[in-house]
Amino acid sequence: MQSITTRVGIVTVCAPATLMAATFGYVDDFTAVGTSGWSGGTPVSNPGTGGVDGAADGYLLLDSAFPGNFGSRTLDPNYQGDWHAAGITKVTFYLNDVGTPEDFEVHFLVHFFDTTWQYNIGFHPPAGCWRKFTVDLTNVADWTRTRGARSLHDVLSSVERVVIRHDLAPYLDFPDSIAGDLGIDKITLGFTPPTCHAVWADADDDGDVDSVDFAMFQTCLSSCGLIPPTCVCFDHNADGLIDAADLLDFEQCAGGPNLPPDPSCSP
Ligand SMILES: [Ca+2]
Ligand SMILES: [Ca+2]
Ligand SMILES: [Ca+2]
Ligand SMILES: [Ca+2]
Repeated sequence: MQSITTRVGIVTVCAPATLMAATFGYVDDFTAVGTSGWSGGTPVSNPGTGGVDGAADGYLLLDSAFPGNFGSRTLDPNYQGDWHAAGITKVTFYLNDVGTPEDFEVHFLVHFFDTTWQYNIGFHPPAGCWRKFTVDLTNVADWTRTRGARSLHDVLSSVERVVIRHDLAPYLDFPDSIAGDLGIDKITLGFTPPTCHAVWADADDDGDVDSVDFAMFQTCLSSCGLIPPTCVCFDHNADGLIDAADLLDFEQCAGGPNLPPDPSCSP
């Protein structure tokens, strides 16, 4: 807020709120009691157990028995500010369709002042287990402005609110209704690519992609759950699963014992 002296005296001008700096690498993990600043919309709580990291880890539970707008928002200062300056080009989080399975389509939104942008790609949480999803902030074609007139670039320069909600296309200001229960956890601002081997499928780093590497790949196969650091490079398409799609990529790399990987093997 600033004051301007005019002929009629002091006029107070309401400018958009002064924002604190968003933090690259900030992880909202709901390890502490409470909902870490998430509120509004669907009733939220933190069960304190059953999060991505297991029995001792909490998560954000959205739970409504009645159909309505389904989602939550945060005004936490760790989310607010200039995401470009902070180097935040991706956001990742885990979802779990806890309790009764619903047909959720979960979207991520950023808001500043009078403008809201919604990520077009809807996430479908698996029933009863956690899966990691990634929001890419770099391609405006992946986004729909649901309110206001500011550009996505401008909103990401001054984020003041983040929303995660259920919605179905077309994406408008008011989302579709649903009832149910949904878990959100480990919301991470910014993305640091894992350090993988020179050839990503060469898990033992011995210069080939053979049965030894495949045995390691098999131990990492997963349809949901936390991807451990030793497995993260096997999620080659970065969709939060290590499955048949990654296996196809793996097979393109395979050359056999002591044989160099296929040169066409995708990096
Ligand atoms: Ca957690
Ligand atoms: Ca549910
Ligand atoms: Ca190898
Ligand atoms: Ca994958």
